[in-house]
Amino acid sequence: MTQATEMLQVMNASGKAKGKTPSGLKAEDLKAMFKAMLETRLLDQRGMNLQRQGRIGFYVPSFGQEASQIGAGYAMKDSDLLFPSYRVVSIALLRDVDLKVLFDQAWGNATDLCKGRQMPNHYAIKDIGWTSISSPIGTQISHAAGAARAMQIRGDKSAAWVWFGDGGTSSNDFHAGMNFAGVWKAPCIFMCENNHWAISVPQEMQTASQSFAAKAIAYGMRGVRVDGNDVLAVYEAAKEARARAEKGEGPTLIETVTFRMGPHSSSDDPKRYQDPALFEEWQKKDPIDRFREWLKGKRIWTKTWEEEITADMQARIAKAVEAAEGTPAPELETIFTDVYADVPRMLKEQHNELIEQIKKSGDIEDTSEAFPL
Ligand SMILES: Cc1ncc(C[n+]2csc(CCOP(=O)(O)OP(=O)(O)O)c2C)c(N)n1
Ligand SMILES: [Mg+2]
Repeated sequence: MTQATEMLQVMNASGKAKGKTPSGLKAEDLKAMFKAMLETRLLDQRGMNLQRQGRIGFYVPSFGQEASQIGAGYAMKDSDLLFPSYRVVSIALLRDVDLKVLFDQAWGNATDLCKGRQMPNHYAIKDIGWTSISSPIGTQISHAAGAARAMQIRGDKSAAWVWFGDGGTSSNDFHAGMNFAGVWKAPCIFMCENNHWAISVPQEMQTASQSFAAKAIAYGMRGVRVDGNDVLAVYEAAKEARARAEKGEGPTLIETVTFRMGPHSSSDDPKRYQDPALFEEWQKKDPIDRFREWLKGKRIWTKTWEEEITADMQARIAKAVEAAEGTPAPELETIFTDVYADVPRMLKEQHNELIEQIKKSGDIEDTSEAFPL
């Protein structure tokens, strides 16, 4: 079971070729992967800035994890269902999400798909096969295993992809989901992003196992450990896992070894618990810099091309931000909708009471400061 402990790599730490380029990838694919990684970085930078400017309440960046995510995203098929964590917005970009959908959610405005009811960054985007993100760590793991089993029963050739962190492997749902998918050989791909931290808890405090991938052995499934800052290695591992799922060979657990190069969220300050030397060490392995070097070696990258992608993405972000920020909050009455087909008497009474109160006071008390994120 060496794959579960050794680390698969296609490029070395400075972006020079180490293994073979995964077969089937053309220059356009390599460029699309780089573009998606860069766009993710730009989106995250803007999301964090908006939070620092006090314009949105909360943001979760994925700095440093772009290769770990895009490599796998590129191996997905359109009909595959996604069970994301709060840190993989890159996959939504890969599925051509409308940026306004993301910013509407950040503002929780009237056009937000969830009408401002979800925690920021916890998107639910049915059109792109993106199931709702839940805050309790790991719950999406058992959801994905169940969905994969349903796909198997229906005989459709799709797969379920679930994303979680090193910390997520300590959840009950990790055991339930892995066990269930292992028993049924369900077409589920378990993406464990080992970014070294679960907020302030380091990975060595998370498990006594030799690796996170090694946990697959106990569930009778394949476990693969891959350099998560090497987009091509991640793609290789994910492509193989996807092919196995389709052939009925069962689930795969992929551990991508990467590093969280930013705070856990906009509410966190890693300087309080992280040795700066560790950050500096990983900064040298920045997945975008590494892939750029590799593309340069293949004569695929140019400075002008990167500048064009940057300018285009920044303009698209600016447009979406302006539209989302300018959209009013959801109508107050929406707090009574979407739960019951026939609204019960008690709720109707509460609704009428609220309307009366607003009429009397002209407004309602602002309690938004009562829940700092
Ligand atoms: C059941 C549960 N326990 C604790 C938390 C608080 N919490 C939020 S994120 C997080 C860390 C998760 O770390 P990891 O799974 O490694 O993912 P990462 O944030 O590193 O991507 C914790 C403990 C939670 N949301 N749910
Ligand atoms: Mg983590």
